[in-house]
Amino acid sequence: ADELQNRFPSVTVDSKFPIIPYERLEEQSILGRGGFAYVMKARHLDWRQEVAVKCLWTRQLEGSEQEVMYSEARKLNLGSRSDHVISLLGVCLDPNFAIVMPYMENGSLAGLLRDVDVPWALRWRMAHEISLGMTFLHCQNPQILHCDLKAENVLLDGDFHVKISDFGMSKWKIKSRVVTQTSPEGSTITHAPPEYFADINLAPNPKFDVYSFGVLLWEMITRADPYGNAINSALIRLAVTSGQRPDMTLVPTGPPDVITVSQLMQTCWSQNPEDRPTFQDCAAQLQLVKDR
Ligand code: ACK
Repeated sequence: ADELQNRFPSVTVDSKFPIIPYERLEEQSILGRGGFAYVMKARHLDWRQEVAVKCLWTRQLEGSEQEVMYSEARKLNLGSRSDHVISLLGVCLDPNFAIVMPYMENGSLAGLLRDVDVPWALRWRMAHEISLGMTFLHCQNPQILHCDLKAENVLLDGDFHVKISDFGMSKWKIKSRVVTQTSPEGSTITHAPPEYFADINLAPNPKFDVYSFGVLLWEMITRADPYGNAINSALIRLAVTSGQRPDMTLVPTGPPDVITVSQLMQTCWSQNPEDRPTFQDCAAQLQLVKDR
């Protein structure tokens, strides 16, 4: 804890993370690159286990980036208590702060949908598991809002079970006050709800994630990119604000249960946040579909 506190003078260190010496990790390959971090596949030499390590590009952390990274680690630490949220194995402190998590053999749901025609029964099981993971996050006290739920941020283990990941945009919410200073500005535009475009200072709330889940269901049903033909983000904003949504003509009607799930999808992306269900409602409905 002292080592952590030295590393994060601007935040209150109140959690116990296992600290993993970086030299016990054997670097293997780069899995992905992001704004201020990249994800690397590595092997833990003592545990003989493959891990994924989220590392910062720069050694010197800005105050706000420090907070983002540290609070991501705290949320992942909680994730260990849900089957459907990625867990934290530990953190590295040197040479850079890094987050170590289990390696997910089947990569992201976005990658899977791109490469494989996933069976419908498996799609519904995944959708159900996502709603269970999101229920877990929204039921934490303080509540955790993901604010960047999309197929890319859903990881799949060796048996294609779901782990929600990437809490880089996520927020803690205490009553009506959102705790971290970061606004949802970095959230993915295709998955952000209309009320967010209308008021950029709007405190994120759970209905933000439910809207994103609607778009994610569309991604799972169509295997396409939402607004794939829009030329720029300003047009997407305008379209979503005026009530347009991803293309319904790409939703097939033949396969079993697509009609039921696409009705749920449409309530999730309702214009009025109050008309959107909770993740508990979604989980209950998807459980019925999954068990049919
Ligand atoms: O689709 P992907 O292969 O799965 O590309 C992205 C990339 O890193 C950027 O996020 C992959 N990734 C992230 N975390 C993990 C993890 N724990 N296990 C395996 N792959 C991961 C993700």
